[in-house]
Amino acid sequence: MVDTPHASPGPRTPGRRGRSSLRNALVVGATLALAAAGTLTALTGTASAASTLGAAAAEKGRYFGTAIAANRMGESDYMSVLNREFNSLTAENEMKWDALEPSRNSFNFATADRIANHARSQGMKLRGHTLVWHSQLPSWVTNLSANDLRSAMNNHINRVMGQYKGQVHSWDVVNEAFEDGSSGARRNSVFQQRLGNGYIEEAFRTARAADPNAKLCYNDYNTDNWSHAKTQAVYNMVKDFKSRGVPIDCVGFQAHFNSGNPVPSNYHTTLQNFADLGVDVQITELDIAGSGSSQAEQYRGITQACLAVSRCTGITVWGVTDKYSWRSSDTPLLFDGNYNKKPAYTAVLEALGGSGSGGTTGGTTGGTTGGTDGGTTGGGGTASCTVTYEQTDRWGDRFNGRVTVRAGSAPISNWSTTVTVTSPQKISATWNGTPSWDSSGNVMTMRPSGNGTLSAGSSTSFGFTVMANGNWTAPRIGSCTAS
Ligand code: 9MR
Repeated sequence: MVDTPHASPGPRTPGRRGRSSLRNALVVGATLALAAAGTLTALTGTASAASTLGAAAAEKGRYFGTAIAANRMGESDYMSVLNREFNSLTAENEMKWDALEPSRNSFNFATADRIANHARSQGMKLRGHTLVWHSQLPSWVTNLSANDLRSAMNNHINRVMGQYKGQVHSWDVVNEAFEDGSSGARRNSVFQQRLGNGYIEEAFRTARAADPNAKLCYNDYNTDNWSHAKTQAVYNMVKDFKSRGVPIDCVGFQAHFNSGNPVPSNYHTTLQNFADLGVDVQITELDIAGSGSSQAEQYRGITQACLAVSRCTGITVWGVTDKYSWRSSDTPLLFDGNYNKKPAYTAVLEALGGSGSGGTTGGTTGGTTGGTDGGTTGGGGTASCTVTYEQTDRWGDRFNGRVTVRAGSAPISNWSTTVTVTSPQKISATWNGTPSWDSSGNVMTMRPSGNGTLSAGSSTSFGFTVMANGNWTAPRIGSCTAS
């Protein structure tokens, strides 16, 4: 399968953020020097690991964000952790309907603007949360007739998206529109009651016109377990939207976990199945009740699941510190009430390839689909795998490629494939794999970094940067060998 070409928002342009881009530039520079000396095999050992969540995620072509509360912006500890660790912000409450349009057609953007301006000043991305939601909805909305509600909804979308046009990378256009439990029904909100099923579609169409460059997401909770009715209901809606050309670009998985709603073992399957519909997936409000290593391992699993899905473009945790969490007594976040890093923090950073584990460089996000000679090779028994290639980024002197390795109908424990570039091209960086090189330096054999196990049908990706040196030919990807 080749991912649909898609211009994902991603922290992908060198120079976008000061510290990490400078470090990336140094790493690329160092690896180029090695390449010139013919010692490219040392490549992955040359990069120092990223030491913050945002930098580590950026090296994986993702963002790592947090919800922010405007009334905490005066607290220096809060702001220093926020600025150090995160590269995407979501307003926890300040962009909701009741905050922005407390009375009809009277908009108050001042507080939300402070958050948007902070994101811009720090070179951070901004997620928009949320346009159409049954909660935190002012009472004037709930009293409208059907026609008035329709025009109020569209007006709200237009005004709010207009205010942040060009700043918000992804908007939660509709939030929590399905019931919990086994019914799979639409939530019986005022929008549903007055406007019927069509309101969701109408909201997305209005949103597309209001800011054609923003990613349009449907966002919900309890949609993590693939076998749950609510997950299936949302999936069917997205599938229907894609088949009819209703504009939707992404699905947000809030990911509020606790003992009653634990991280499901099929989480990766859920993300991949949605991604396979041709939408990005984002983890939008992550928090996990608990403490210590149990909490840490669940955070690690979520992070790994996102990294294993090439269209999982970023993770947002729902707050900086346990102290200000919406469910503080569950201590669900990465920093404790004194802003100390918790084991969960370390687990996420490690899973992202940050300090404590091997360093990588580069970034991947959607882009041009490239060629592959792909193929399938059995490695014994029924083990098999396929490879697909896409170019994910291009700059004036280089491009990034991503190869997705997918197991066939049987589980595999190891895989390898080759990437051949055309001289004078040089591969200057790789991530998510263990490369080795032929004597020319043009043929890279890539094997898993660490455990190469893939369950039947599941996939993993590795990436690389090719210095074009004037030649923009797509690399040739060899067949995939599995065992
Ligand atoms: O974290 C938010 C909390 O401060 C508000 O009081 C609450 C009101 O509904 O909303 C919380 O955020 C919610 C988010 O907007 C949508 N998904 C569930 C979140 C947690 O309740």
